[in-house]
Amino acid sequence: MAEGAALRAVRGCLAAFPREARELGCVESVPYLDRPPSPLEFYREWVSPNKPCIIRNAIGHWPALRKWTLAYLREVVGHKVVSVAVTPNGYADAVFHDRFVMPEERQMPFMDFLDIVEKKVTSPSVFYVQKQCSNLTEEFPELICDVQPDIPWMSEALGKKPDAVNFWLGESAAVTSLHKDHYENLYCVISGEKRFLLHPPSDRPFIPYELYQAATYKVSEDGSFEIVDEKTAEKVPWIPLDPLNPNLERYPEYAQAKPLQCTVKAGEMLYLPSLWFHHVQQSHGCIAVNYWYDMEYDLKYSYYQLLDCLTKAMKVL
Ligand SMILES: O=C(O)CCC(=O)C(=O)O
Repeated sequence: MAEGAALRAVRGCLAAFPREARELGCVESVPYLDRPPSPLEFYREWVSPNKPCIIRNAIGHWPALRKWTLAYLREVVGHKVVSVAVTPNGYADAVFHDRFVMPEERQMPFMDFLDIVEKKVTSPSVFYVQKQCSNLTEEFPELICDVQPDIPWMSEALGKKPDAVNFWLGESAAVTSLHKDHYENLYCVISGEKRFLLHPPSDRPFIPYELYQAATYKVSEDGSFEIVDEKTAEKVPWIPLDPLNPNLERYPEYAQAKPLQCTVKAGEMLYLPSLWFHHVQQSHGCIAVNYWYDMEYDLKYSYYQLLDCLTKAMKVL
């Protein structure tokens, strides 16, 4: 086969792959389970096939569900200095113009942050407690006893403990841009709600990535935001597209991708499988805790890497 014909064949396979994968396993909406599964059932029905679901009645016994009001958090951890992501537009870790821009990570008393969430103090910036890297255990250890250090049936299903347990609390303007990671993610909403827009890993051929100079927001003396380049950092591959308002002229392939959308309410837990693309919004003052279990770097991972490499190669040819 001539080289041109071979390339066309590969391009055709990549364009057909997302639909074929969807026909095999994907659903129109995220299914609900009305009780926590057994470890074997969870592994067999959800982790192994890499399918999301929302689990009800899995965290109803957590004291956090009745205790964690903003007033309670103020009383227990209000005096602590914690890390808060501050941005001008609500987008931490996202593409802005020709940069991948990270938030200013401000150290501030948690009660000052709560003043902003409760609108006792106004600020033109957007604030989000979203440090990840196990900020629940690292920065809010007083709260762990109101949830659990791990999810026992998940730890048993995977044969490991979570790498990180994260605490999330922020303003409604705080949005997490479309991205994917290598965690089996159990996302538990304690109060308010989170809205997820999801794409399976098989949609990769339709999802644009570009390489960006890394930069960080810095608030200047007059309160305006500067964007300061991280000179030594390597370029960051990130998704420039806003799935809520996609620029289809620039990224026409995305028109063929089919997002799944779901809302996770207080008391519910989303299983967000590894390598799924996700974009996240929230109600104002929503409180959530999630558990990141590292994925198995198995054949599924290798197949995804192959899909990723082929998609990138076709873009440059
Ligand atoms: O809740 C959020 O804003 C983002 C969560 C997320 O992206 C993650 O856990 O990987």
